[in-house]
Amino acid sequence: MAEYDLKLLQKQMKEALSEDRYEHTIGVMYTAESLAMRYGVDMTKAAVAGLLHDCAKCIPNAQKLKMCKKNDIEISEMEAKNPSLLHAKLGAFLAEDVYGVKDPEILNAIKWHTTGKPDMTMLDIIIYMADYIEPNRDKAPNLKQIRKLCFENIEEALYAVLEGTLSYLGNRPDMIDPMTQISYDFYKWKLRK
Ligand code: DGI
Ligand code: FE
Ligand code: FE
Repeated sequence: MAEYDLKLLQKQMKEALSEDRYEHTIGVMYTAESLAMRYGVDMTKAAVAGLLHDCAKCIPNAQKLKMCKKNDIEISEMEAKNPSLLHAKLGAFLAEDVYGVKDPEILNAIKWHTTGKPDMTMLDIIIYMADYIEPNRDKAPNLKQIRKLCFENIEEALYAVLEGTLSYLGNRPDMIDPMTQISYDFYKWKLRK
């Protein structure tokens, strides 16, 4: 038997998510698979991580906090203030606990998909970027250029998105998750910006 039942995971996500969030999820799955083709990453891992990346997104915030406490998932100061950020870490937990994923590469890609982290794997970067560029997204400025850049030089695209996130939150520095800043600083250094 194949290691992952993608059709079953899709069905489970349809149950767990709102209609819009499910559409987004399918968009991230296909976009992540396309980027995996481009960069020689395992397409099945990209599909599974894309499908499950927001599996905790539609859990009410009070419930997210409760579930994190119950399962010893650490809640940072920023996450306590802004519990929707927890959908990434809690999502990685549920991907293993409820959906049966054991692969740490997939679980890490889910865990870091909102803030990024320094020195991400190619799979991490693919999920982070697929989340941003999937076809249903339309709000971000410069989406057209970022989409193109993703298929040319994905680290440059990642840097541009991290920079954009920080400048978007720039008027609320108290809202910047330390990990978003640390990720940006790392890629600024790595890409010699
Ligand atoms: O879950 P999605 O909406 O598909 O995408 P996501 O997991 O990237 O989450 C996007 C949200 O996360 C968006 O509302 C901005 C927010 N976000 C990302 N980095 C930070 C952040 N919010 C705060 N407060 N601080 C951050 O550093
Ligand atoms: Fe998310
Ligand atoms: Fe998402």
